[in-house]
Amino acid sequence: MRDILSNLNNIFKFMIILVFILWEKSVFAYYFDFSLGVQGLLQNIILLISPLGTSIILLSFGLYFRRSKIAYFAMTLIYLIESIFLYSNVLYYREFTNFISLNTILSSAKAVKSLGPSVMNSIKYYDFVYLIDVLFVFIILFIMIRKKKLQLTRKLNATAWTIFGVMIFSFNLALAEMNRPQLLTRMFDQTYIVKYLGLNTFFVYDSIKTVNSDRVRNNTENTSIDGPLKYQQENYAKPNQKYFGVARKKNLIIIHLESFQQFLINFKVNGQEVTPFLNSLYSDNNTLSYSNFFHQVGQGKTSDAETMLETGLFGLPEGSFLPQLGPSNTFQAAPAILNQSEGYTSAVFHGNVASFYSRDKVYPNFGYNYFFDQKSFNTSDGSSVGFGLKDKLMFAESTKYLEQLQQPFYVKYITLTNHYPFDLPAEDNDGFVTTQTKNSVVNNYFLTAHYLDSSLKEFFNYLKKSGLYDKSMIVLYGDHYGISNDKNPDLAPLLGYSEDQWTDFNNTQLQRVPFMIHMKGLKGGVKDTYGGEIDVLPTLLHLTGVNSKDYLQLGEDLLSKDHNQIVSFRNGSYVTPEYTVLKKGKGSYDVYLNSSGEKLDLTENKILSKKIENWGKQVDQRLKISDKINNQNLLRFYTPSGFVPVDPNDDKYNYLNQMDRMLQIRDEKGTGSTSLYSKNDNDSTTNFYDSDAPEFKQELLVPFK
Ligand code: GP9
Ligand code: MN
Repeated sequence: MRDILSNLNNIFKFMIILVFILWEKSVFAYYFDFSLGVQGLLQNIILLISPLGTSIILLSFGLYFRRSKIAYFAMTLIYLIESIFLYSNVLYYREFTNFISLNTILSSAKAVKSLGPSVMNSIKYYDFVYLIDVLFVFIILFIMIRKKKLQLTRKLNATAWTIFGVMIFSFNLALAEMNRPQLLTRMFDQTYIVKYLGLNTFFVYDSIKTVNSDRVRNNTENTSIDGPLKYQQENYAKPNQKYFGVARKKNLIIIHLESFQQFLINFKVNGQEVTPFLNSLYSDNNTLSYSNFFHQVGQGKTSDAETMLETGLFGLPEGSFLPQLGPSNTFQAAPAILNQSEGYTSAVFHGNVASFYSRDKVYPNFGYNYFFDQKSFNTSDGSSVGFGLKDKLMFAESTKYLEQLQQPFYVKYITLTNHYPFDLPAEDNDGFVTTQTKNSVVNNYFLTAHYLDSSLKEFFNYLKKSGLYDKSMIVLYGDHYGISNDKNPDLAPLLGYSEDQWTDFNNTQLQRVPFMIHMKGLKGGVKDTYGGEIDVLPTLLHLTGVNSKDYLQLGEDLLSKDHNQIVSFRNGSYVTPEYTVLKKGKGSYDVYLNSSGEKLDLTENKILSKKIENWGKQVDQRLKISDKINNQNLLRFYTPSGFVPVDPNDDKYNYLNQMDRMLQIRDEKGTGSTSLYSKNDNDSTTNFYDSDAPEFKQELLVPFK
């Protein structure tokens, strides 16, 4: 003991002990309490480094005090705050699978919930690991005070320590960006920021974002909504009477086809169709299929596609809308609109964790009643690939929840297996032989697309057998490209182009994704109307008999005679039925003729160049209005007539104990229950599900049937 104390005479040594304790506790929490999904050596190294930089920076602040007692106390206080912060996060995470943010602290409702009695239940026996050291530090401090041993040595100055901390932090950041490019710009998942940069950095980063967006909002007047509202009224495309309400009260099943591009439709590899099921659906008489439908996502990719689908507004010019503004913005989104106008119950099924893109925080704001993420499904070794559960397993097991939803329902399946780098375990391949290009990403893409197709076929079979098919409208769309522009030249030969012929025009044309609306009795056909993801929401609302007129949505019903065929991309480029127009700078464009791919020289053609410029202005205006609505959270100033704002804290949007909640509703409704289960004489329909997934065959998974 004497040895320890004599060593601690030196405040730097005291600081090192505190750094070590904080580091050891953080690492313990990162590995044992938080599911951060650390994989591989580099990620483990990054994780081990991540708590160090910020702890050193923070504790070094204590060294700036000249009086030794104050310096020791300041340092101990910082250490104490850090310890409380860490342990509070552990408790909060156990309850919410997420981290404490500035908003959590500020919004009293959540704070009360999180610090309430439920927290007591989350305390675990090994939690002494987080607390015991505090006692130890205080005893040391106490003894040192008694023995008057507190002294300040000034061998190294405080600044040097702070700089040292900053250096470690910078090294950490560099490693993180190396392993996960665009970590901070795209903001995939808050978990990623903790995993790569530690809890402190997450909190500071998240707080800066919150403060910034709050500042923009606070400087906004409620009249700012007038411009966008005027724009909406002027650009509103009225419904096509032939289609308005044809799907009234039908279940709406949305299938988000991850990374799925239109060129896959009817595409053959080695004489074999890659997606035979989707091909048959595409040309089915009961399917409205769109051959000129484009994705319109920016950096936010899936997040942007979801934003457009649910809110009718674009993603942001940079980053991902859902995690950035989704948790705090006001919405009049699809689930809430359909619920309030036609009594729909809503749910999302997805094989990734709930925190990704902050879906767990955004979906309540959209008005989603249920969110079945990874933890709602059985998993076994190998049942996940890439970001999460394999599609076949997700679709199959989802039926135990689906059959309990009150009808009509609005559900969204976000598929996952067809995601970069398109790894498919060998046992999931049914013998499909893919291409042999020099690019393995391209070759793999066909394998996972084929797998996705087969999982859809299984799901449709179930829908038919269970009877849901007759009562539903099924909508499928590709969210964005799977093969990025830099890899397109390797794909080119398969599409009949030579690598060196491939241009930006071709890249743009390849941004087509499928959009299909399928319903028994629907007057279908392959439509060549130009449109994109922004147009989906008004189209679907009109089909279900809800007029989109009063809603601030920036797309236009694809079936409307007033539909505008200029498809804007997030960067201000656009396509029309005749031209592909790529923005090169403010007011400057490269223009290609769609029919030939020829690049046009417009110096002599004043009329066309004026047109191009005007269309460009329209595109810019539309994007600007979207950004204004989103960044300034303008929908809080506008409530469409008859719409009741969503209260995300309502138990209707609480994703804990979802099965119990569904069963309770079923029991309460008694004979009035409209769930498939109730309609099936209170019997499960999951046994109608047939899947060739190896996990079910070999009974590697607990059966869901
Ligand atoms: C993650 C999934 C993929 O949950 O939706 O997102 P992406 O990488 O395509 O944006
Ligand atoms: Mn995606």
